[in-house]
Formats: sequence, structure tokens, C-alpha cells
Amino acid sequence: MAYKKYYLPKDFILGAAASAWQTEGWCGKKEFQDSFMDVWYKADPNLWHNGYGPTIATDFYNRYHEDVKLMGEIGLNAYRTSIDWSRFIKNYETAEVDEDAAEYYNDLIDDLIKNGVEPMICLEHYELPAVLLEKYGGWGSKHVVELYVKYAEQVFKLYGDRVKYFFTFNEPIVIQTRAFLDSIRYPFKQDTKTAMQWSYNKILASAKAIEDYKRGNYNKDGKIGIILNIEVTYPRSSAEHDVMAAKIYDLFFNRIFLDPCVKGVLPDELLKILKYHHCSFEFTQEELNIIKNNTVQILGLNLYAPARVKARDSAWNPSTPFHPSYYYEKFELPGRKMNLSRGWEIYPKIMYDMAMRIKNEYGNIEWLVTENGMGIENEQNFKNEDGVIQDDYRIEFISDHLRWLLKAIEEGSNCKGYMLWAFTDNVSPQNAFKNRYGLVEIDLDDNRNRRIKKSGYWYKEVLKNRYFEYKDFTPEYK
Ligand code: BGP
Repeated sequence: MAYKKYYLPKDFILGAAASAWQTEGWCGKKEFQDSFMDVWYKADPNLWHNGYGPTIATDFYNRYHEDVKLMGEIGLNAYRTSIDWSRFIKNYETAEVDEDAAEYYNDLIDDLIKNGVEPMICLEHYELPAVLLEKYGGWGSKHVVELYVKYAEQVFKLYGDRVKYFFTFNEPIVIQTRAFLDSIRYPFKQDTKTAMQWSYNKILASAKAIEDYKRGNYNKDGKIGIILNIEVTYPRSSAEHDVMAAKIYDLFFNRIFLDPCVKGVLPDELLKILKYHHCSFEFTQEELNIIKNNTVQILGLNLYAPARVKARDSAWNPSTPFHPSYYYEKFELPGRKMNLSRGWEIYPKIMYDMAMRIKNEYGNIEWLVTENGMGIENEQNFKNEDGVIQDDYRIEFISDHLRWLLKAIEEGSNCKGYMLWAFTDNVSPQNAFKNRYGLVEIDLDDNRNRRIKKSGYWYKEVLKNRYFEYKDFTPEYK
């Protein structure tokens, strides 16, 4: 098999990502500073794999110097994490900053910069303060939107001079979809209208934070965007009913955020369908103007797997509340390649297809792959005699996805970088440490000690040489 060299464009950012709640642990948090993730875990730790959760996580709060040093050694161009709103603020109504937390984030950011790693900061990676859920119903409340904007402003004021990349949210659709549409997660409600209101309010909150950021003029090189988990959506067939199913899926799970965040307008078709099913969200013209005038300056996309859908085969149960799957069913393509640990299809061409969509339908806006990666169970079985995990599958996964992305860039995509999920293994929602994602292992049997995996050494070489080698030919890649 012939191998080919794939070169990274000159200023292409090759980095890695994580979030506050998935790494930090509760150390340093005051008693009232629970986040949504914390109360979800506390509600029933048994639902979390082997009982692990955010309690200690990777103990990043105490070990960040060690981790940042490793990032520097590997030569990461950038590291994305979040600020935990629930930790950072002491009084959520006035947005009074918690000095200890502010000092910790300050030092983390400085340390990253000192080690040559560009910090990227996300303002919400599901870390909504739990008390705001209890008191106001969380993101369903416009008051919470205002509190978020006040909090965001404090972050900009403290770190905007040094942080050049801010993101208002990570995957803002996820919590309400799982909790209020699918009802598979805490607080286990089924309420479509609430789910839709959460989505809309987050769109509004994002636009308001962007407005605030632009007004503040914190950094002449600074940019602000949002991170979406948009899925490339393929219909089962080219038949009209399947294509329609895919269109509606795309509307509810992609365009609902993508259109307002990038184009400033909510899709009309979506509003019509919601009205028809009596689950429209509440909005005002003034809010729509704010959304229109404050679109993102950069877009982050988390790309893991495609969505494949078909028209429904079975009738809808009319006694259940409306769910977008009224119009579609998920479809499993026979023969598809799978990551069985996570249950996600592996289809690297999504990088290219998404890049082309952003180029052709979203004004070729500047964007980054803010997450892509491979979570694998029982990785300790892949250790060599020196104890180093031989994760060749991860190297293959990254290479294959990256080269599709590079092909898109050659064809004019405005993609500026690729951030692997994740730098170290960390805690997933409910799956906890089951599936390992990191370039660096967190050894739970050995005091959470860090050990670079084979993929970490490989990443280091790619970062140094600015190219990698991969098979010259696979059936679909031309
Ligand atoms: C993304 C989230 C991350 C991370 C990742 C891996 O959706 O932004 O926080 O968790 O998925 O998925 P999982 O942790 O479910 O395996």
C-alpha cells in the first residue's frame, strides 16, 4: 500500500479540547456552586459508568500545570476548555466573581500562553448553575439569559486581553434534546415546548453575549463564536419521502442553530412546523433583531458521525407529545464502519461534506473543527510492555478525518483548524471514563497519573513536521 504525505496549511491550528466539568473536579467549589452536571450526577451516580463522574474528574483543578506542560511538550497549537459558570460566579444575580475561581482561570490561561498554547475559552459546556435550574427553570427563562450575559461580561473583562477565541456555548442543543425531548437524562421530563424554548433562549443568549463582546473591544485580534454539533445528514435513498425526512431532521437538529447563529435568521419552515404542533417558543421582534445583528465571527463544529435518516415506517403514537421524529426514523446503513465502544458510525467524509456545505450555504464563514475523536473502551488492553497505549486505531481515525478536511481546504473551505477531543481522557456524560478519548491516558488505578499514548507522540511529530503520512488510496477518497 502506497503512503502519501498530507501537509497542514501554514497557519492551520492543530489542537485539542476538553471542558471544565469533564476535567476539573469539585475541588475549590463552594457548597452552593453546583452546576447542572453536578446535580445530574448527584441525582443518581449509579447511572454513571462505574460510579465515576465530575467529583474528581481528571483532577485538572489541582494538576493543570502538569497537563499544560504536557501540552507544551507535545507542541499543541491550541487548547479549548470552558469556564465553569457555577464555579466562576459567587452571586449569580449580580455576577459577582468568585476570586479563587478567577485566580485559577487566570493562572491557567497564563500558563497555556507561557507554554505556547493558544487558549480558547467556551462560556457554557453544560455548566449552568444548578440553582438557576431550580429557581427559574434554567434556560427556559429569559432572566437566566440576562444572568448569563452578565457572567459572560465578567469573563471578557478579566481574560479578553489575552484570550483571542471565545465561544458562547458548546453544543447548545444537547441538554434539552436529551432531557426534554428524548427524556433519557435528568431531569427526565418530556416537554417539547420547553426544549424549544431552551434552544431559542440559548440562541438569544449567544447573540447578546456576542453583542456585549463586540461592544467591549477587548482585543483587536479577538473573535467570538459558538460551537455546534451539526451532523451531516444523509437520507436513506434519493426518494422524495426519504429526502424530506432528512430535510426535517436537518431543520430540527442543525439549521435551528446554524441559521440564526451564522445568518441571523431562524428558518421559517421550522417556525411553521412548531406552530402546527403547538410548541412554538416565545420571542419578540426586538430579540430577533438582536439575533440578526450579532451573528458569530467564527464557527466551531464538533463532528463525530453522520446522521442517516429515512421516512417513518411506523405510525406515530398520537398520545405522545410532538417530537421531531414524527417526521423521520434513524437509519442504519448496512456495512457501515462502526466505533462499537461509542456506537457511532465512522465516516470520515463528513469532514469534507460539512466543509463544502459551510462554503456553499453559509458564506464560507471562518470555522474550526472544535471536536472530533474516538472514544474506546478498555484501552488498557492495548498497552505495550512499557505501559504505553498503542492506539493505532486513533492515529488512523485522526489521519483519515484530517485528510478529508485538508482536501476541502484545498477546494476553498475556510476551515482554520482541527481540535481533537480530547487532550487527556476525561469524564463523559454518564459514560464517565468508559470510553477513552485522550492523547494522554489518565490511569485511574494509579492515582490518575498521566501517560502519553502512542497517538500523543504521533501528534507531536505531526505538529513538528506539519505533515502526516496516510494511505494513498481508499475506495471513496479521490
Ligand atoms: C461532545 C461533547 C463533549 C464530549 C464528546 C464525546 O458531544 O461536546 O463534551 O463528551 O462529545 O462524547 P461522549 O463523551 O458522549 O462519548
